[in-house]
Amino acid sequence: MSVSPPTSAGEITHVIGHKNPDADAICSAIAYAALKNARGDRGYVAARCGNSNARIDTILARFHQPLPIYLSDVTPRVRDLMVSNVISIAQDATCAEALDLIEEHDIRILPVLDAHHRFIGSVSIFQLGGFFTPKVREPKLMRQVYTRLADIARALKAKVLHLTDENTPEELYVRIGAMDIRSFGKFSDEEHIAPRQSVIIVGDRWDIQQRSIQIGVRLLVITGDLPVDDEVVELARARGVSLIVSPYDSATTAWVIRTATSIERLIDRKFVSLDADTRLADVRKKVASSPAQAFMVLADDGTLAGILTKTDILKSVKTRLVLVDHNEMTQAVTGAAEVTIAEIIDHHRLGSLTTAQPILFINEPVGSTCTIVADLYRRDNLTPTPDLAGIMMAGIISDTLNLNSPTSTAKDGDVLGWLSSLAGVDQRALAEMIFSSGSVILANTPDKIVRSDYKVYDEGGMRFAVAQVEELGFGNFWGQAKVLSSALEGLCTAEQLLFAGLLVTDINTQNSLLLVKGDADVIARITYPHVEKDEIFELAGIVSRKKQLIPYLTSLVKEMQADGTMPAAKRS
Ligand SMILES: [Mn+2]
Repeated sequence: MSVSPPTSAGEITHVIGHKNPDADAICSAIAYAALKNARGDRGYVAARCGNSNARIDTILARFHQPLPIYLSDVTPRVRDLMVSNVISIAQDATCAEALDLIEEHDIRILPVLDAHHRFIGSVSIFQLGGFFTPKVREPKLMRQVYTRLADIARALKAKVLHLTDENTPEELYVRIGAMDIRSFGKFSDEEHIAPRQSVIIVGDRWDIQQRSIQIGVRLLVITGDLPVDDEVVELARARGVSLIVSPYDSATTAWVIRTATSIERLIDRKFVSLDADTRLADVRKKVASSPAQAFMVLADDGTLAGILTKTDILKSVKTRLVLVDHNEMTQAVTGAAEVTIAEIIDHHRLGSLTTAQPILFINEPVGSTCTIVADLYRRDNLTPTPDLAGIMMAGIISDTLNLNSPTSTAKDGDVLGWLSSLAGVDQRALAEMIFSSGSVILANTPDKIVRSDYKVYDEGGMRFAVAQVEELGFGNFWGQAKVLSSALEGLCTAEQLLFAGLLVTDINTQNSLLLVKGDADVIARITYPHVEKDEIFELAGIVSRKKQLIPYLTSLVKEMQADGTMPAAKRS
């Protein structure tokens, strides 16, 4: 039976029931996630997309299960695709360090952070390439570096003989002292470069060394690890000229000094930032029209939460769901249509679901999803723990009104018996506990009651909803009928429904009342006996929304669509 594709390590698949969960939705999610784990499939976690209620709380407490985790929305967002362990660089780093990181991590763009880790801009391989490309028309620029002497010494792995004020960034011009002593010194006049801005690179040319110190250059670099006369060192100290020894030859030294340029002046401070919570669907438009290759995902405090490249956006999100107890997208967790549906285990009518990949889809016309899940345990020769057996019993009893609903089948009874022996729990006693676990009508506000176990159906573009509550007698309902009626009316408007109904089922007598608000033409077609005005109907022997009421309401809507009495205005 294990047809589902394996998930890679660390990935989570949520097993989740429908919105406004009932006991079966919660219990089947818990039991199916446990079955997956018992089979050795890792990472299956039970979830829910709605609030619990008194009945669910009673069941979970009885069988020691935590409430499944709450997922309000699985819509793919920037955070699902962004890279969050971003390689970044400090604002005061050198080009050499930036190039090192770019090469080591094979990346194109490096975010730059300030001392407080806030994002300020980025440097890219393109910008660095531009900086190091020789510009023969402006030789002066080719010799310019903006850096600290400490950075030069570090980049060269130089031997430091004397350094002054080495931590202040400054603009310097590099020159190799390869000319005759007679021409040396003229360069600063010709290019208007003051000696205090000059870096002279020279080998064992004692005369040039002396002269450089005399005119007061900023930094003298002796190449090739050559020894330096004590006299030169003393003179440099006396004149405040910094003096270091590079292990490289002159040409290499000049290059390395240039890479010691601070990235500060290369930082591109124009960037497109994104919020991690933004829906990917909304970001795609923004990204497609932007020339930027990468987008910075910033936290509220300005720190970098992640980076999203144009390539990342083409990937698909890793969110995977197993839907239990429903298959219609109108009833699924928000965003479900945009993520991977890995499997569906259900016992309801088929909606209009399409998937990109073939999936495991089990749909069996039995009374409860828990019946299907328990049967899967049995087929795999796996024994659920007593608590899990109890959880599945509760789902079956709740959905089939303890096997009294017309939706219940021989298989439900058979499976329930098997589970009862495993759990060591008496079916009748459990049913009593479940059905007396608090009246939904007494425990909630009218708005909550009409939304507590409510499902939206889409019939040829017509949306309608039916909520169901199970009560011991109709007394609580009659006490609230008026306010429930206006709550239903509010629901119709808020959710733009053709009509909305509340099915109140008396578990004792196995009869229901239906309160309906919405389109008058639809309500006029309902053939069940009226109890009050045109909005409360008596549905003797009707206890199943799914098997009895929905097919009836669906046929009413279809009838009106066929005979043209459905006004065009309602076809929103
Ligand atoms: Mn169910």
